[in-house]
Amino acid sequence: MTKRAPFIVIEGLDRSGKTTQIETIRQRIQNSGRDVVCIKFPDRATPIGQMIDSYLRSQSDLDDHVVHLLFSANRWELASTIISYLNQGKIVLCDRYAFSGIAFSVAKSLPTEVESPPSDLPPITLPWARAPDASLPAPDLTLFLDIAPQVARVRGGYGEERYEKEDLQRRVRSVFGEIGREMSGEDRKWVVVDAGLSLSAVSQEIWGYVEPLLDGLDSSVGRLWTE
Ligand code: Z5A
Ligand code: MG
Repeated sequence: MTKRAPFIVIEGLDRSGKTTQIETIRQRIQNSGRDVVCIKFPDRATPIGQMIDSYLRSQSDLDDHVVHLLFSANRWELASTIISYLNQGKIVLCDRYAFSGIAFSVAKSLPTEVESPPSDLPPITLPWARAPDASLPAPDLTLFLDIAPQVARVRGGYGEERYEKEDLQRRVRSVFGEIGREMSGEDRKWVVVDAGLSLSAVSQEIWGYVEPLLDGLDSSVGRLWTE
């Protein structure tokens, strides 16, 4: 049986270096003579991605539950493409995935220092947030780039988009911590990388996790949160 390629996800807070590291890994994989494709969520090019883009740039307002489902739908738009790349032997590197979806949506429902107006709708919990992403293609490896928001902020400052605020990033980090505790197991499919180190130290550590997967896997593509 021919092997399929691995599905590798990079997660992390804003400015943790995800896009920079994806590019470095892409080059190293390409130099090793293998096929590699990079994807990124949100994919702002699709019709749903355009709605998300408008929301993130504060050009439209949507209820938190609605925007959560749009982010998930945006992943489902690409789900069969991801599986087909992997089965064709193309390594998929993915910049943010379902874990960002959960972390940001749950973080928005956590209590803040400034009291927010009461809502008629229930807060977003981890199980509620996970549900629409269940059965999506499961990553073979998720690298979580961990960085303190105050260190990330120094890297050129946060931008102007809706979520680019230090207080929210702190809450997002705590939810990512919870997701990490749930995901970490013997199988080493979720690993935490100290993204506060130098660019080369971070990429060296990442390569140590990526390289053993490059020759492909015998198993078929897994499904998120189905067990
Ligand atoms: N979101 C969501 O709510 N729900 C979902 O389901 C999904 C996403 C998928 C848009 O994301 C928002 O969507 C995001 C989460 C939410 N909101 N926030 N915040 P995006 O992907 O469009 O934006 P982003 O990836 O978070 O931001 P970013 O600025 O692209 O961050 P990055 O990719 O991690 O960082 P970078 O561009 O690689 O590096 C930033 C700078 O730091 C740059 O100048 C680098 O040269 C520098 N850098 C990187 N690494 C280092 C090291 N090691 N040392 C020193 N300097 C470094
Ligand atoms: Mg980025």
